[in-house]
Amino acid sequence: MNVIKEKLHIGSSKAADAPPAEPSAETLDSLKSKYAEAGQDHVFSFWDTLSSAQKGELFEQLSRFNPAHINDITTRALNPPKTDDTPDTLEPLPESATASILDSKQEDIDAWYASGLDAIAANKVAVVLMAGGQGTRLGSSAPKGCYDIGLPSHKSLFQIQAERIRKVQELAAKRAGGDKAVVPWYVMTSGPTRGPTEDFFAENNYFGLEKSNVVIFEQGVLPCISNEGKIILESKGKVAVAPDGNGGIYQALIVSGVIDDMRKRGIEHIHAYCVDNCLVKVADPVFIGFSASLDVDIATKVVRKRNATESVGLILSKNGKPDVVEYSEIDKETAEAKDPKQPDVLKFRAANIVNHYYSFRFLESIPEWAHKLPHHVARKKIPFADLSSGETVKPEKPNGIKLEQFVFDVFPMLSLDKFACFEVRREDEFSPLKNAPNTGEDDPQTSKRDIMTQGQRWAQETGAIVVADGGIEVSPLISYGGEGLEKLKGTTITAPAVLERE
Ligand code: UD2
Repeated sequence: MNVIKEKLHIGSSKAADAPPAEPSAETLDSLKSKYAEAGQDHVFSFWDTLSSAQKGELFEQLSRFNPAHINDITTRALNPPKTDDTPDTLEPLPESATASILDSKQEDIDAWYASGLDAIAANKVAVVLMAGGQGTRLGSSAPKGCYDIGLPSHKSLFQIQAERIRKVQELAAKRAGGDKAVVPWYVMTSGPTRGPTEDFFAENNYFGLEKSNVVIFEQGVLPCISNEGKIILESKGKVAVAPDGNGGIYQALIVSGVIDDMRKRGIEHIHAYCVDNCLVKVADPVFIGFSASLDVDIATKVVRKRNATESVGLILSKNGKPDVVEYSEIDKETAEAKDPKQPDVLKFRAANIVNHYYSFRFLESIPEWAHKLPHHVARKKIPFADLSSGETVKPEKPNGIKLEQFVFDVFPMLSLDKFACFEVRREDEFSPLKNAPNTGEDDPQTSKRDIMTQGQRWAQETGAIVVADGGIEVSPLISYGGEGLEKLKGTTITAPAVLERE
């Protein structure tokens, strides 16, 4: 495990690497000619002004990119290849590929829950957390998982999610009559979030999880590109880079050795999810059981779209294949289209919530298709080094693009029989933290409200009497999804309250 441990930095912070050495003249020349052939040799404009250490840093950064490939993905991203002139056929997913917890029989839900717990008890379930996003809209510089949404317990999103893993491990072990179930937690970070995330986990002692079952790995980055198609220098000795999107997860799972680690552990089912959803059911046994029962390669949870303008991707059938149209790329007509049978309901209402199931066998096939994933363009204001003075300039308006891959762009590679969509209740499973405090929607206040309201609902459903307002925070260590609260029956609880394990 040492090699993997070294690559994966399991449970330890990244070893401090020695600063890269200045390249020899010939290795520098061969890199320069590669960049010159791609018309990107302006990145060496300040080479002679750099110190030896700066030359080492810039050389190492430039060596990690293939300039011709960067040109290729930039061209394709800016001019997506049109297969032919016929317009795309967009339809809601067929009934055969969708299920909903809202109208599933309780016996089916119970069966999925039981088989999901059995898979967890057999150590066949792993979790991958996408936590490489930079949370710009939230206005916090720390990784989103560190965020305190203001609960009475002041638990961070990472802690809430870690405690849900601990609880589901306990529920699975108890049902199996065994002593221990392990759900390894693979946390994908990006350059800006890796260090702070590793430190946060170490400072909090992995929130009570075994260190060896928490694996922090890093996704790739891509250079930022100017409107003229040139790689942007952020300063004299550094290329401006950005994480390669949550679709970078696939490459990262392979390169970081996570797939090898999963194989060693005998993992068969993977739950991948978005860090900023405080209601996320991590390693949800119902979802695992449902997906395994259909033997699909990918399943995705959806909630009913709130309104035509909600910033969520839409799961649908595009030219007969499962697909997602992202909110940043959807046209108004499609977003506002009404269901022909129900005129006051949106036609496209299956909102993507970055909550996916993968079969391990499908993730093993990543090397066959990861390079086919398209790149999307985000036009941004990117600080750049003025090519004459070398001073970093902060532009007033978007001066370039960031290239990113979307995790759901793999969906069209599947036939509909290997794909399933599972609708769940928004109030039980989706409350994203996207916006700065007091925005009024998808912000820390709505996250806190939804957790406190859920806990109160669970308590009342169990037969507790709740007086006053403010809701109840129920620790995940007490209840994963509202179960195990029988002791509350007949008691009176004054809200706001916290139910925490002693
Ligand atoms: C995401 C979904 C959108 C909808 C919405 C719901 C994608 C591409 N879009 O939009 O369809 O489901 O969430 O909340 O999934 N991340 C990384 N690395 C990156 C970029 C993002 O790990 O380079 C993670 C990020 O930490 C988060 C998740 O991916 O956990 C979603 O990223 P986001 O919040 O930036 O995506 P958003 O809200 O634009």
